[in-house]
Amino acid sequence: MFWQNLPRLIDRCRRGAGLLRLRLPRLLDPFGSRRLRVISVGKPENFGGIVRIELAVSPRARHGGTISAAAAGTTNSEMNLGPVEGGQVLLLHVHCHLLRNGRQSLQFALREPDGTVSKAQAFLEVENQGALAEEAARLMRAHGTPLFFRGACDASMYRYDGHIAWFDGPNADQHIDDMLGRGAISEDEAGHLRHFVEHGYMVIEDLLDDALIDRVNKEIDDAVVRKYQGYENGSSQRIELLHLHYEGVRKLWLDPRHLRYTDLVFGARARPCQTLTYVYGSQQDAHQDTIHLTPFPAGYMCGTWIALQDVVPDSGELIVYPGSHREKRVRLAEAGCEKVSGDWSKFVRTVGAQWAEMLARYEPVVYRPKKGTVLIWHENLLHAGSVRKNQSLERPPETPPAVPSIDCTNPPP
Ligand SMILES: O=C(O)CCC(=O)C(=O)O
Ligand SMILES: [Fe+2]
Repeated sequence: MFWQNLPRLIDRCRRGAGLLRLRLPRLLDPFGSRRLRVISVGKPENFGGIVRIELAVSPRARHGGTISAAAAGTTNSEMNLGPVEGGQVLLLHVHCHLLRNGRQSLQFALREPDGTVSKAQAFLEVENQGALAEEAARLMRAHGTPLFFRGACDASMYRYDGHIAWFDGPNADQHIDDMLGRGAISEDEAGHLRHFVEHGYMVIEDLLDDALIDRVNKEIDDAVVRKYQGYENGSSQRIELLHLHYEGVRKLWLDPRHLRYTDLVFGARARPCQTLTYVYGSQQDAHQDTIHLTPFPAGYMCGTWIALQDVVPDSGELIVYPGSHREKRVRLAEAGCEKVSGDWSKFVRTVGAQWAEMLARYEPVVYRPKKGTVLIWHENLLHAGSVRKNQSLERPPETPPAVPSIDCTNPPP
């Protein structure tokens, strides 16, 4: 009889044996008895140095609280990150070059006005090895770059004039000769690196095989049919991060044949951080990528543009401006422009005007590669997508920019 068993059932629940008693409060309130919760922790290998952490504040938290963050075993790491409200989701970032290598514990604390403190913890596996990582950490420490920051990244957190990448310096030729002398690169690779230093880009023909590229083209066809990311066939829209959904694109993105060249440029392992796929020409105005994918230290970001078919005239070909990589790097903080959220008019008036003024000094080169050719450009090279005079012509490239250290945009999860 149910009624006869009821007292035993209630007793089991009270002792914690009942699922209901244990699980129901968590379903109703994911915070349980706490007021602060870690929702997600990014993976360092996907973030190239900045790790993104999402925290949630319980709706029951009192008005007027503050949040602080600390890392165990690191000096000056306790930081007050300002006010929070009950129910808020916070986006925090960690400069993990400032942490020691290995498993690190991060502690977050919410202090409410009545003195109540709620804590949450996250763990990171930090692995920033090698000379470039050490240099990045040294520069950040010298400048006082914060270990944690809230919200968007900003170029003003870094000091860019403390380090000149070898390919931007006066001894670049010597550097290439030394690599050649040590047997670290072939004559062919030395030639590509020299071209990169002088003109701001290199073109490697016949680098990739048809089989892989044909597979990628099939995947793109599939994305087009599915209207992936709202892609309208025939438009100049770009498709972002296709490598997260298609295995062939991912394989191409991580292909050691092109990564070999970015590794040589950076003198460190390049970390591919995104893909942009264009089915038709982008028709973008001339720009430097520096402002969109701002590496630290300066120079350690390249655009890798892979031709997935022979590019024909009037298809909206890519245009590069050889030599323009030596121009000043335009960054928002110095250009007097705020981060853009929707309205690009001030960006065009400030940043766009500086690019237009530079552009007048360079001759455009129209890029018409064969399928399988790879173009790698310097972060600061001015480039553009020309007008599609023939709207029916496809021109699909894949561009996986590679950064070895820090990417100041919000790179993909
Ligand atoms: O392919 C193009 O037309 C331009 C692409 C571009 O600007 C980029 O990927 O940075
Ligand atoms: Fe670009």
